[in-house]
Amino acid sequence: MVLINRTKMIVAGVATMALALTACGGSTSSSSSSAAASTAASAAASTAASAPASTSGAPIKVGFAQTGSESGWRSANTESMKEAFSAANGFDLTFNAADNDPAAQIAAVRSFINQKVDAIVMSPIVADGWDGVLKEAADANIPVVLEARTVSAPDTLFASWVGLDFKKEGVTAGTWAKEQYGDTDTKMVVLEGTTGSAPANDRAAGFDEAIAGSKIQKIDSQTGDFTRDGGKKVMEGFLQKYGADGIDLVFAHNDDMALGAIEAIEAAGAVPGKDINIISIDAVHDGMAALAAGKINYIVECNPLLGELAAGLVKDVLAGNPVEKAIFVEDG
Ligand code: GYE
Repeated sequence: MVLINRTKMIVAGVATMALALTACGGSTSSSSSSAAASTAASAAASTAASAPASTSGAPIKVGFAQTGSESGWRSANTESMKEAFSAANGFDLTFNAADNDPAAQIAAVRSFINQKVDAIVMSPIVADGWDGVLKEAADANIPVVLEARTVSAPDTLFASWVGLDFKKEGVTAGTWAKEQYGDTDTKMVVLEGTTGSAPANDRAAGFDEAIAGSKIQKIDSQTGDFTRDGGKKVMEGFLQKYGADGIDLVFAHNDDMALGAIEAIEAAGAVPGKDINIISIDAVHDGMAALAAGKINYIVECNPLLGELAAGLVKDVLAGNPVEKAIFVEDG
């Protein structure tokens, strides 16, 4: 996908790391995470603060089509979105989680169009297949803001996108892998995210690019759908096929799949982080705990706190303010 007019929104690295960790930390995190998210939002070129809630003073009707609840990252993201699109902030939010089913997500967006919401926000499960319903939204004059995942449809069909640089996350993970393991023969298996999703596509591409020319050999790669269960099942299959001795390294496209892999590796009598090394992406609470325990060797952060930025974009778009097509939030 070609994103034009790329603007990189730089959030101070330390602040970003702190907010991601607090955000993923669970129940006590909401006040600190929203404060941190506000910091992030105020660093953006355009924010909600200046735009009126709506010209009539009525709440802004927003339909948010979330992927589902596949991961710890997603829980933190949903919390951030619900906080930002609150009644107190001038919104009337209809939330839909599609349980990782692309057809159900398209149906949810279509129902938002029928309900004549003021704006649609979505985190597209997969990148392809959106042209039709995005055209329907455009015909109905309902702006669409994408968050966290991108689509392959032309960027004239949506107002803006806010998210992370998934390719760069893959490159960061792959560069570390190459430095650590690239000089010796290393047999690697990959736990892919949801097939056809932007983060799975781009993380794979970035990682492969970074390890090119090293002695890391990808012996197998399968989707675990970004879930802990999926990661566990796929890893069990790999262990059966290659044996624990036949696998040196796991690259998991997110922490949840790495956590599932840890369970499978331990059940097979091997030591995760030692017999089989693990690299993942997200830095959710449980992932960081596994990193601290030495069961995961390296994690690349992926910031889930996109709510304030997404809400600011919606207000700007509805107020007719110019917005960037793509806003990249910096990972740590
Ligand atoms: O990394 C993964 C989640 O779209 C960036 O989706 C997000 C990814 C995240 O399920 O854990």
